[in-house]
Amino acid sequence: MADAPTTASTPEPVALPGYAHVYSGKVRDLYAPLDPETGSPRDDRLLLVASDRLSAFDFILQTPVPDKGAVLTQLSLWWFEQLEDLLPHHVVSTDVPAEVAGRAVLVRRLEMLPVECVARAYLTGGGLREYRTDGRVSGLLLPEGLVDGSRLPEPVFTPSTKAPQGAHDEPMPFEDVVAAVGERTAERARDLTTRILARGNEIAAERGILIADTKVEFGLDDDAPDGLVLADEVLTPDSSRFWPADQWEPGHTQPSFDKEFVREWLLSPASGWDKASGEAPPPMPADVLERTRAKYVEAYERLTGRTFTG
Ligand code: PZK
Repeated sequence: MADAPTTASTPEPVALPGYAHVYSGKVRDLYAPLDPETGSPRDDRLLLVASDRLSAFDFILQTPVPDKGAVLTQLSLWWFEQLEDLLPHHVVSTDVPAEVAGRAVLVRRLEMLPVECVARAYLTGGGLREYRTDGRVSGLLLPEGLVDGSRLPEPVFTPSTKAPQGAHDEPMPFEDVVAAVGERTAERARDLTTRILARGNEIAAERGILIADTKVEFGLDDDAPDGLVLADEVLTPDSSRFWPADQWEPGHTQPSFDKEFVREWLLSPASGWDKASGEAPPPMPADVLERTRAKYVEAYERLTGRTFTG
C-alpha cells in the first residue's frame, strides 16, 4: 500500500506563463496575472484554477477525475448568473490560458470576509452533532425529533472559522462574526448565505438534487449595493453536499451525489485500503473513475439543462 503511485497525480500547480502562482488549496490553485509592463503580479486580479483533483475521507486521491475542474467551473459560472439578482459576483473574464481553458476564471481581487459563510437546509455532519448535544445549531433552537438528513424548517446560517490548511473549520458563534466584520455586514452575510441556499434548492429540487448545505465566500466592495460580492465557487459539489432527491430518507447518512462510488469502493475490501491506517488510498480503478466523472457531468447537466461539452 506504500508502493509508488501507479497512476500519475495531476501535475499541479502548472506553470502558467504570464501568471505567478500564489497559493494552492486541496483541489484548486490561485495565480496572480503579471503586469506586462512591469512584470510584477497585479494586485487587482486573481486567476482561480479548478483542478481535477478529488478529495475523499480527507485525502487527495492520486487519480485525477477528467473534466472535474471544468465541470465545477462551468457550474459555478451558471450559478453566478442565476444569483445575479441577489448580489454581484467577482468574475471578470473566462478568457484564460489554454492550459486551463474551461476550468479557470479571472476574478476581481477583493478583501475577503474572514468567515466561512455556511448555510444548512438539511441536518447532517457538524450541524447534526451540535443539535444532538444541545438541540441547537449555531445557537439557533431547532424543533425536537430531527434526525440525520431531516429538512430544516428554513435554511440556517452556521458560520465557521477559516481554519489553516489541513485543519478543520470550527463553528463560529454569530456574535463572533459580528465582532469580526460588524453587525451590518454580519447580518447581510447571513441573509445572503441563506437566500443563496434557498434559491439553489428551489432550482435543484426540480432537477432531482437536494443541496443539504453550502459554504460561500464573500468579498467586500464599496460599490456593491450590499457591500458584499459573491466570490470563490458557488453551489458546486465541492462547496456543498449534493444528495440524490429520489434516495432521500432521513434517519441515516444520505448517499453523496458525486462521491458515492468512490467512498463505497474505498470502504470495500476491493480497495485494500484501511481508513484507520492513515495511509494514502490506492489509485482508483477505471470503472470507479468513469462512474465518478459521470456523476459530476450529470450534476452539471441536470442543474443547468445544458450538455457538458468540455
Ligand atoms: C481568494 N481563496 C480561496 C480559491 C485557492 C484558494 N476574489 C478574490 N479575491 C481575493 N481572494 C480570493 C478571491 C476569490 N475567490 C479565494 N483565497 C483567496 C481559493 C481558489 C484556489 F487555492
